[in-house]
Amino acid sequence: MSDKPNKKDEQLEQFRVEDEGKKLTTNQGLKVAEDEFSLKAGERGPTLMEDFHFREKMTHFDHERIPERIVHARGFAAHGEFQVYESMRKYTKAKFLHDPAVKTPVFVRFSTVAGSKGSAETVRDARGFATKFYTEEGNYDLVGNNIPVFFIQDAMKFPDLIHAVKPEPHNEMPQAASAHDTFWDFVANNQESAHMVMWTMSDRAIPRSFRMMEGFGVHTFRFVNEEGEAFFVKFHWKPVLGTHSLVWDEAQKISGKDPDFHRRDLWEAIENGDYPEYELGVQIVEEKDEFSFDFDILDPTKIWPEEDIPVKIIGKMTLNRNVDNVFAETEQVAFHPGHVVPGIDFTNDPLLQGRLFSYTDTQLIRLGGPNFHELPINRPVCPFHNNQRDGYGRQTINKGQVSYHKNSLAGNTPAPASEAEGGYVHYQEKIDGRKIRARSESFKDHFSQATLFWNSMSEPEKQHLIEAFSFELGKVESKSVQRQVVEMFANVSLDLAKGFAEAIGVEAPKGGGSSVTKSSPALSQENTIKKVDTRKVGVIIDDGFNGQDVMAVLDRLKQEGAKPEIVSDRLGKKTGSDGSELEVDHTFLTGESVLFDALYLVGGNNVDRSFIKDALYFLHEAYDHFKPIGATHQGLTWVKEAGMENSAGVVTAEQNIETFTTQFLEAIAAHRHWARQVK
Ligand code: HDD
Repeated sequence: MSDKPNKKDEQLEQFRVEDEGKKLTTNQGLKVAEDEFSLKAGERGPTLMEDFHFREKMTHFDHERIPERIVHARGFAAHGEFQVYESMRKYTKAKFLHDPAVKTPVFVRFSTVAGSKGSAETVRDARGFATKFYTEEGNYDLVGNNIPVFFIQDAMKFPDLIHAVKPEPHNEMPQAASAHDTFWDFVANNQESAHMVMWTMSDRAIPRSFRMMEGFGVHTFRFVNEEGEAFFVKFHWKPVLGTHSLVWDEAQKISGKDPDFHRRDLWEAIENGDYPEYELGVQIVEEKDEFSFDFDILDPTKIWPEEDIPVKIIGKMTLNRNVDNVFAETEQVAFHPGHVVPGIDFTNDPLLQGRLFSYTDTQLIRLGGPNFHELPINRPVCPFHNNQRDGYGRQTINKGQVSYHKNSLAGNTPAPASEAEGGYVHYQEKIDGRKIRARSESFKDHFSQATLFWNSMSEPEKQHLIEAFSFELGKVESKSVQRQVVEMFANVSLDLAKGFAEAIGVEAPKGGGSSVTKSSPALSQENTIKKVDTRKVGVIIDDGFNGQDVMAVLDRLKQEGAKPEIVSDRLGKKTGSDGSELEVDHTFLTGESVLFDALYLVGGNNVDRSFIKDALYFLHEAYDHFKPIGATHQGLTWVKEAGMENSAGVVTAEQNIETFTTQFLEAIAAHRHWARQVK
């Protein structure tokens, strides 16, 4: 928990309630004498209508649920702060981007998109990355995803997209998965989705952690400075730990072993003081260059390649406090891309324009009326005054006779602020056009950047893409849909389309192929930051382990930021040859190799067969998931017997424990070892 409260924290503090140690009361504050038995006419008689306590308790319970979000229902959030590195005044008048000394409180909610509120977290899906900045000029929401493009170009198609990806209506299957007929039918018949589908079939869609994924504002927004000059801008969040992913088999197993994997990871990191950090980056294009690119900068299915338009890093966000109550904060937070501050404005991206309607509309049903801005998590930290009144759940007590503008009785207040006083003035873009339902010609290239993405992938990443398509389309029942998708992705890459066509038993595409040869190295996760920090290492150990060596390894791992956790056949203590003791964190029943980033096999001096069987299961699974494996002492013999000792990312120590530890740390930082051949 962050020790220094910020303005948002102080505001929330007024609403926090400590129930522990208090007397039980009704909502009216009446102390109750009994809370187990309803009031009855006789001990064996019927419950009485006058039992106000029973009625209140039951009525509240009956109304505890609200509709889950139509998309992004499964989410988890944390509080933090944002600080800009240098003033961005040249580009924007947004005050929270001016002063490096100012810390702006933030609340960030991460989410999956398709699954319902109780679904597993490691499913293949885009992730939401929504940030609410509580600035002195009002709330600014950057409602993004971990993928920089979107499936569709016009918000008009959003209900169709979501109907297609959600469980099919006739049998409500499958949950939290795009591997079904209607999604792929939508894809094949709405080919603007090609680029985003490449991302959702890539490793990006199975992140290792919310702490290890990028975030993107997706749309092109506008910065407007004090002189009224505007710039096109795209927003990026870059995780300080780098961008890392799971492998698909592992992700599916985690869905069963720990459906809360991502929230647990975030929660624990914050509780441990390993605060997740993300740098904010911007790509800026001057107005005069609006038409200088071979794509339309308003098209949300396009990225701005970082090599062409560099990402300028302008600040850092640190998440340093878990919520106190998930419903009150995470569930009731209401984001909206239309929550902007002076200096940040919209463009005519037709997807963004539609979003500007949808978000308030959805809160009205979800949060039950127009006063959701008054919920503690949604309140700005600056004052808010207007003539809006009444509605369900109104909390402010607006005094006075007047609730209209213009007026004379209250001196015509609350009064609009001039631009100099901080009043929001929309950027005066000149628009000249006819009313028309159409797609711009400049939005019609659906495949070039999908190919750019493919070209930018490393060989293992390409292989994962082929496997992802093979899995997803392998679950599709309609041969026709499968064939349509193969034909569609032949436009992206013949290698890709042929690769999965074969796996799903569809004839290889005859035509197709792409002439795009460009690539963008920034898109490959091979080129991301690689660090040991917070990596979980499962240490398989039994009584009689070599205390001196093992303690030295564990100390060093901890010093370098790794998190070793002891796995053994039972909970309690395990004692080393020199009397050193280790507390067991997980048994073979409760801990699984899929829940660790790396494995350190040690064993003991009198290990039984069932222990060996369990240890080998861990070893083989971690190996098949390309994870770093370190082995010393008895662990070494297990690795040798499995024929793994010379494989990539398998580090063994015959003698020198220090060299072993150094090499093991390097292997952990590398995250996965793709050169390893699965036997
Ligand atoms: Fe959306 C929620 C991100 C397109 C309509 N969206 C929602 C959330 C995120 C995004 C992160 C969850 C916020 C939270 O944690 O509470 N959405 C995106 C991105 C998009 C996008 C990055 C494309 C660039 N969304 C989009 C369109 C529409 C919507 C085109 C409709 C026209 N989105 C919604 C919504 C949700 C939502 C129905 C559901 C719950 C909510 O708003 O508060 O209004």
